[in-house]
Amino acid sequence: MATSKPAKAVKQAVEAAADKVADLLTPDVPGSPGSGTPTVEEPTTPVPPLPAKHEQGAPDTRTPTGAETGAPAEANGQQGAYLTTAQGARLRDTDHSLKAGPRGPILMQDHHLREKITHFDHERIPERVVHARGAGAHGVFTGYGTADALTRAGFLKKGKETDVFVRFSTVLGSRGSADTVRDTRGFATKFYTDEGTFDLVGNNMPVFFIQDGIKFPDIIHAGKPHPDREIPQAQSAHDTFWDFVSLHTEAQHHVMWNMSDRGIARSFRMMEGFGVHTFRLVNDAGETVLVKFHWKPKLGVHSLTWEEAQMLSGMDPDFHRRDLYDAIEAGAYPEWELGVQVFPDTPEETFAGIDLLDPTKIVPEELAPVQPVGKMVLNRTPRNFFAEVEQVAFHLGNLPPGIDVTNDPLLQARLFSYLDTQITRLAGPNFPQIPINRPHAPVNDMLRDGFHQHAVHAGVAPYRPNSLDGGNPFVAGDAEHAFYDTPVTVTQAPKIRANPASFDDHFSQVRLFWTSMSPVEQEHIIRAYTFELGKCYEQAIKERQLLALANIDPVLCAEVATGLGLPVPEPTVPLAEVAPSPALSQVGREWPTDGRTVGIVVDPAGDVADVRAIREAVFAAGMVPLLIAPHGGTVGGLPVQRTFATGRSVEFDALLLAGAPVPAPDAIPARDAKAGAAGTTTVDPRVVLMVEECWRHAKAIGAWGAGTGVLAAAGVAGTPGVVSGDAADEVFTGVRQLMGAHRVWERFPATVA
Ligand code: HDE
Repeated sequence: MATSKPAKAVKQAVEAAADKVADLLTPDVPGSPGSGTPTVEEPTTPVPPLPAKHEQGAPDTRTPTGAETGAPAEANGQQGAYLTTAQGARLRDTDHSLKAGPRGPILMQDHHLREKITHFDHERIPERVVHARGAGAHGVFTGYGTADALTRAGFLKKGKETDVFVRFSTVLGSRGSADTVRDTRGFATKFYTDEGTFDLVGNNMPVFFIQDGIKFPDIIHAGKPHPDREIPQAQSAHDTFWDFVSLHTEAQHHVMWNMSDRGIARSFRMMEGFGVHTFRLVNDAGETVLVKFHWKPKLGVHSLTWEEAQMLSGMDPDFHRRDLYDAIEAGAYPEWELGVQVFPDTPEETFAGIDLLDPTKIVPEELAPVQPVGKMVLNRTPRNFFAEVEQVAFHLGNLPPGIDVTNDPLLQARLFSYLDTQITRLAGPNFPQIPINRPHAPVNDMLRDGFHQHAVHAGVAPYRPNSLDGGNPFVAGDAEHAFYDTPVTVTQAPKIRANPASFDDHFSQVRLFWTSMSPVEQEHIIRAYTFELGKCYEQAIKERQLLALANIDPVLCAEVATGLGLPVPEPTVPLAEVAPSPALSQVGREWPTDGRTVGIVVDPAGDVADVRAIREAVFAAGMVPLLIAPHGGTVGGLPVQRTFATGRSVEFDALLLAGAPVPAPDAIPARDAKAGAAGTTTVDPRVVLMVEECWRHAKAIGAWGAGTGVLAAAGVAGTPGVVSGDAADEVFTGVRQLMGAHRVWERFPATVA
């Protein structure tokens, strides 16, 4: 087929640009796949395995029983320059099976073929029943020492540093589902403390759908795809989910968090984390308090817009994973403070009338402030996703001395589930010996044998008492930092399948959350309920959910009912009198912009001197600039990361226009459907579309020089959050300031009362 005209023009432009060597490559944008620079020709000289990328970390090189080996992290990986079998025998050929002649059948004796295929056949393990889709990173936790009076836990002591591994996740989707779906996010942290591993397995929402763990299979079966057609994937917008939550109104609080902007996080780095349950801390003197754990992100809590989330599900299903890894690679290390809300450990286990054992309730921060106890920085990406992120196994029973559980019936069920699930998922009881799960504290248990036993235990007496192994192992006391089971008094009561009466209030805190939202956040909540229920098939389910909304707020109920075209029901319980909690709102403050992405539209025919300076300024501000041009390669010696065809507004937090490029040769709908979107002929229509999308997603937009022409073409000049001028640096400063508020909130005034 003859080369078409647009292709020719693009080719010429690319060739012209490629002549100029990119001379501004430090710092570089993150995302290079490996640590080496590949050659076009296939390499022919053996070299040892290349080192990992600079930002990557690996599990500590510990023995299966937690001892330091002193080996470098590379010891975990492959060795030598030559391909071998799994037994280390070097191989001559891995491309041809051993056959009876070139055209003959394959021989049974081909041990290499059998080993290669057999191992491949067994590469997959069962994905997690819930939280299958996730991403993880290594980091370090530093204690502040502020919790010393509350707990004996050593990792919280002042200045104490402890290695951590964090796994973020969605709940409902399968392992390959999109990151940006509307869902709760998991936030699970493994602290490798000197006194044994501590797992804080939390979510980005402080409440849960159910009050008793026995219902967990029910809520999850309702949320997962329908069992007949196995649709929809990774979504709550379907009949079985809303059927369950409308019949089971204790779920309404968590549902509203999901329908709020918290359900569509902008980034893992911008999420709060919550332990959800109430835990018990115990200090050196044996005194106890009840606490709720909170992670507070340095960058604030921010969300996508619903349209962005939907577009990203197609454009970049790995958006959150990429954001986390790119930020760490770029040195914008994600950071959180760990804090606790502290409550007296009274027999009632309530605070300000709120039942602390009910996981559908929060304690507003205005009533019990979050007190910081330490800081976590994530500074290394995994070296091997499967070995680390897939095989990490969390368990609520992994507790160090000084932290203990309560009788929250959800927490109690979880104490059973996490250990149990790993036995299927990680094929046996020895999963704590997998490198990512190895404790950093010495292990001296009496657990023996089982599938995949990696430890070579010495001694003949894995039982107590014994005399044959000199009595080892001995039990420890307080002086040796033994785990402390708090001697909580269990009140005499009949054995019964029932909840305390205080668990019956299903609506007051949902109303508290709703009334704490700013008007724009309330608009988003209305839109989310309307969308989700609009996707349900059965009218009865929608009507039933409207009944629940009527008990939460009349305006919310009426707005959603209008969208669904259904009558507004009357409430069945009196509306609760609640004091809003401003801490729940995400809007109205200024936050750092570390690791944000700034798209810069460049015009190869224009002046790129400013672009070079602005690119440097974006890097200097701790953010990542992505150049967007009509073609790949370089423009003015600067590397291009996105073309008008490959780039999309949703990848950027803000957009800068350094020029008004004329339509590129591929700006025809036959080549790129986006080119048909805008009716301009002077500016490339994909650039205009990018501006329109950024505008309706309330993002900051800046333009200087010829770039201001695009604002006019898109009809957004002079509107809120659009900065224009002659000096590129001043425009960037203005845009950066706007980015601190995350979005240009005033662009879309809310209409809810
Ligand atoms: Fe989980 N949950 N869960 N969960 N959960 C799992 O454990 C379970 C609950 C949470 O990144 C499973 O290893 C029950 C609340 C996170 O590996 C499983 C109940 C909260 C993760 C399980 C709950 C969570 C899980 C699946 C009700 C927030 C991902 C694979 C009693 C506080 C951890 C696995 C990771 C994973 C059971 C409720 C958070 C099946 C029975 C509440 C972040 O064991």
